[in-house]
Parts: sequence; structure tokens; C-alpha cells
Amino acid sequence: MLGGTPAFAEPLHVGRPNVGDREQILRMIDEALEQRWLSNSGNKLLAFESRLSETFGGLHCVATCNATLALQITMRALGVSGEVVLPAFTFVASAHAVAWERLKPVFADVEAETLCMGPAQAEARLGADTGALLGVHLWGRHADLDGLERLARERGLPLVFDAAHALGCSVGGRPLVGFGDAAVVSFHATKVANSFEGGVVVTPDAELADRVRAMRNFGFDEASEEVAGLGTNAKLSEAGAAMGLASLAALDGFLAANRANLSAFTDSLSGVPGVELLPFSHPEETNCHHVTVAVDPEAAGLSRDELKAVLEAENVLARRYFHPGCHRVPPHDALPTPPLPVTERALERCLSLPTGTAVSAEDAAAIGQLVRLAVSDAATVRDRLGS
Ligand code: T4K
Repeated sequence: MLGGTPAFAEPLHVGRPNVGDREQILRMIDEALEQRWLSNSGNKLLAFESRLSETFGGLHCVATCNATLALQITMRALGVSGEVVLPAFTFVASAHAVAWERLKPVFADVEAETLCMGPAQAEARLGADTGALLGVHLWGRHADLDGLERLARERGLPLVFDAAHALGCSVGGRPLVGFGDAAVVSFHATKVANSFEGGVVVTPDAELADRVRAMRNFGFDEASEEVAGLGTNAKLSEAGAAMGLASLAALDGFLAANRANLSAFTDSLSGVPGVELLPFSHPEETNCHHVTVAVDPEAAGLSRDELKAVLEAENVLARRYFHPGCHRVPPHDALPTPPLPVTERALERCLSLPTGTAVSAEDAAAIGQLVRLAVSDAATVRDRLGS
């Protein structure tokens, strides 16, 4: 930015995949090729689902080709109709999954502390047509779970969690994935653990799991092998399941890398005016896979977008998740949404920084130092940016 060479020779991405033991991955894929069993309930898929069930306290797990379809199938299998209350501050997949099912998304604000929709925000958007609550455990954080469960129970509404980001997180020792009637985790390449693409529906309800399993496979009932109803194709391939198994086996190492990076970011960003590293109330209970700062333009002397431009010049590709907000993109922008002040503030201020196994703790420390330098010389930076 100030005329030298970029701080990093290669770009650092948010969402660079974590990759487990390559030999294990390739061996399992080779086995699938040898066995000529590439999809449709092969042994890798069954092993993956069984490992997932162990991970999530024995709950029923149905693996899918991605979390977006998993959300759609879950809402359909629950028989949801009418409106679904969900936060506007989430990845657009949450809202699209609702609308794709011909349900109406109703956007709620989020809590300032967790950036998740809590019971108060959800309750404010309930109406006569509300058919379900869709909470989002954003960035590994969670809102008042008891409060959301109580609200859902009192109103007789299903409570689904978009737990795309929640693998490796727990609450008082219990996996965060597992609250509500069902939760959906993503195993997309950018997530803490991946199956290339992939998702899983996790539920304590055996009958719901059976319906989801059938819907994932064109509506075929597993026991009778007859079509029992409407279904789609949301199956995970054996190659995907193999990757998922290897990722789960390596998960502890991924979490350790994330925690080391978080600690380096915490130290290097400490005391930088106007740049707050969003805290985790219990870092040991989250996967720390998302490192996000909130930029206060007054105190930092730079806006979030200016800081992003500085980092980009240094080959640090920070991301403005989830700008401009689900309620601002088509088709959801046509829906009437009241002011969502906490959401708006977060949309203007949040910047996600690269972490994961492709980023070392030294890299994290260097990124923090770049932020510190940019803020300490904010006037020069703004001048260079022409802002
Ligand atoms: N709910 C929530 C709350 C979610 O965050 C998501 C997905 C979902 C539901 C739906 O889950 P899935 O249906 O995807 O299972 C990415 C991911 O595609 C998406 O899965 C994720 N959330 C979202 C937060 O991030 P983009 O549009 O940011 O992707 P893209 O292509 O810009 O990649 C992000 C960064 O990762 C880039 O800097 C490049 C890097 N990257 C990516 C891939 C795929 C790599 O270095 N290697 C790779 O293989 O959506």
C-alpha cells in the first residue's frame, strides 16, 4: 500500500480448506474405486454417518451433498409451512433454502454480543403464519439456546438450527450441534472439516431422520426399497464421505491450529484502536474457525472497507461476510423488513480474517501487525486510497 512489496508473496484466503491425512484420503478413494461403489449408501457413507453420530452424542445423522439441500429437506420433512423466522445476518444459503421451499423468510435482528438471533429477536418477528424458527449458530457462537427452545415450545413451532459453522463447538460439554428439533452442519471445503462439498442433518427424532433419509434419495424408503413420497437427489458420494472421514480424524489438529491462530491474533491486535477482535465467551468450547474483527471507523480512522483494501494490497484476502445482508439481496429484498440495527452495524463493520491450517500463527501475528500499522498511519493510508 505504501509502495513496498506485499507482506505475503501468496494470497492468504479466508476459507482455505483444511486437508487431513492425504494417504488416508487417497487410500479410501482407491478402495471405493476398487470396489466400484461410488455412491448410494456405500460403506464410506455409512462409516461417515456413524462417526458423525458418535461426534454428536448418538443422535441420528443423515449426510448430504451440501448443507443448503440439507436445510431444504429438513424443513420439508418437518412439514413446515408459511413463514420461517431467521436472522438476516447469515450466509444467503440460509434464506435461499427457506425461499426455495416456497416458504417465506422473515428476517430478525441478532444479539449484539453473539451476532446470533436470540429469543427476543425471534419473538419480535412471530406472526399468525409463522411455521418454524431457523436459528443460526454463526461463526461457532450461539444465542440463548434455552430461550429459543422455550419460545419454540410455547408457540408449538419446530426449531431448526443452521449449524453450518458449529462442528467442534460445545456448550457445557454438550455438542452445540444437537440442540433443536434438527441441526444442519456444512462440510463444504471452506468449513473447519470438509467432505469437499457436504452437509449433515442431525436430529434426536428417528422418524424425522428416516424421512430426511428417504428425501435425500428420490423418496425411496430404505426398508421397502419402494418410493414412499417426493424426494430429491442430495446424496453424498463415497469420495466425499472418505474426505469427511479423514477430516473428522484430523479435526483435533485443525482445532489446535485455529486456537493457536486465535491466540496470535488476540496478542497482535490487542490495543489497536477501533479494531475489536470479536471475542468468544468460551474459546475452549468453540472451533475458533472464524476470526472476525469489527472496525469502528471513528476510532480506527479507517473504515472496514478501507482496512480490507489495505490488507488486500498485502495479499491478505479478508472477507466482508455477510454484506450486504440477506434482506438486501434478491429476491429477499422485496420482502418488508423492519430496521435491524444490530445487523446493520455488523454488516458495515465486520471483517473476517484468514485462519485455518493454511495460516500459521506467525502469519496471524503478521496480519495483526499490518492492521496495527494501517491504523497507526490511517491518514497516510486514506490519502493513498484516495478516500
Ligand atoms: N449456512 C451458513 C451459515 C453458511 O455459512 C453456509 C455456507 C451454508 C448455510 C450452506 O452450506 P453449503 O451448502 O455450502 O454446504 C463460501 C462457501 O461456499 C459456503 O459454503 C459458506 N457457507 C460461505 C460462508 O462461504 P463464498 O461465496 O464465500 O465462497 P468462495 O468461493 O468465495 O470461497 C471462499 C474463500 O475460500 C475464497 O477466498 C477462496 C477460498 N477457497 C475456496 C474453496 C472452495 C479455497 O481456497 N479453496 C477452495 O476449494 O461461500
